[in-house]
Amino acid sequence: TATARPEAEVNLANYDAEQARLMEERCIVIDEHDRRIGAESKKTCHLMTNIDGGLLHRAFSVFLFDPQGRLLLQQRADEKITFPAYWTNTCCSHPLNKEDELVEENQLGVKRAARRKLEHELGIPFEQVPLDAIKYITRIHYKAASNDIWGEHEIDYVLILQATVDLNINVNEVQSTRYVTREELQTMIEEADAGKIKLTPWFKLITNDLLFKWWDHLEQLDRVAEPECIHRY
Ligand code: DMA
Ligand code: MN
Repeated sequence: TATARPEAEVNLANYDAEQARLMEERCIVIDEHDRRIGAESKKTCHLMTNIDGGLLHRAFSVFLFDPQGRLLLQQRADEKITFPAYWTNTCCSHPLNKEDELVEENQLGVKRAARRKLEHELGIPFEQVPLDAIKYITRIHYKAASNDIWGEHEIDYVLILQATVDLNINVNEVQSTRYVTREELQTMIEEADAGKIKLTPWFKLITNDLLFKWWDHLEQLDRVAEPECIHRY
C-alpha cells in the first residue's frame, strides 16, 4: 500500500514562491477504485519517490468548448513546477481535502473545484459557469513523470462544458490560451510529434483515445459518458 515520505527531501525555495506556496494544498489520497483513503500535501502527492511507491490522488480536467465547438487550450506558465510551458486542455487541478470539495454525490466536489480553478487560472467569473452546466464524462487513471523529481499519478475526472466565457489569465499559472478546431488541434499534435511544442501526457492520452468522440457528441454527451468507468493507462 501507498506510504508518503516526509516532506523534507525537496527544497521548494528553488521554485517560484507562489507555486511553492500552492504545494501546501491538501490533496485527496485515494485507492485505485477512487475511494478516499486520506489526504496529503500537493507536494507529497507529486514527488516521484512517493508516486513510485503507489501514492495516488484525485484530480479533474476541464474541456471547455465555445458555442461554435472550438476547444479552449492553455499553455502552462514557466513558473509551474510540473510540466512548465506545456500546452494542455482548458484547466486541470485537484479537488482539495475540505468538506465542500469532498462531496462525491453528483461529482459535486470536483465540479466545485473546477469552478474555483477556472476562476483562479483563467479569470472566468463564477456566474459564467453554473454547476449544472459542467458535465462529468468519465475518469482516467494515469501516471506520468515531469522530470526526475516531480510527476503525476491521478484518477482524473473529465468535465466538459460548453459556454461563452470572459478570460483574464493569471500569468503565474497560464502564459497563453487559444481556441482550436479539430483540424488545428491535429496540427498541434503533429507539431508536438516533431518536437516543436510540448503537450501534457494526460492531454495526449485523452486526445489519442477519447476526445474526438466526445467532441462529436457535445449536444448529446449522455450518449458517450461512461460515469462508472475508470480508464486505465
Ligand atoms: C493537475 O493539474 C491535474 C491534472 C489532471 C494533471 P495542475 O498541475 O495544473 O494543477 P494545479 O493547477 O493545481 O497546479
Ligand atoms: Mn496532480
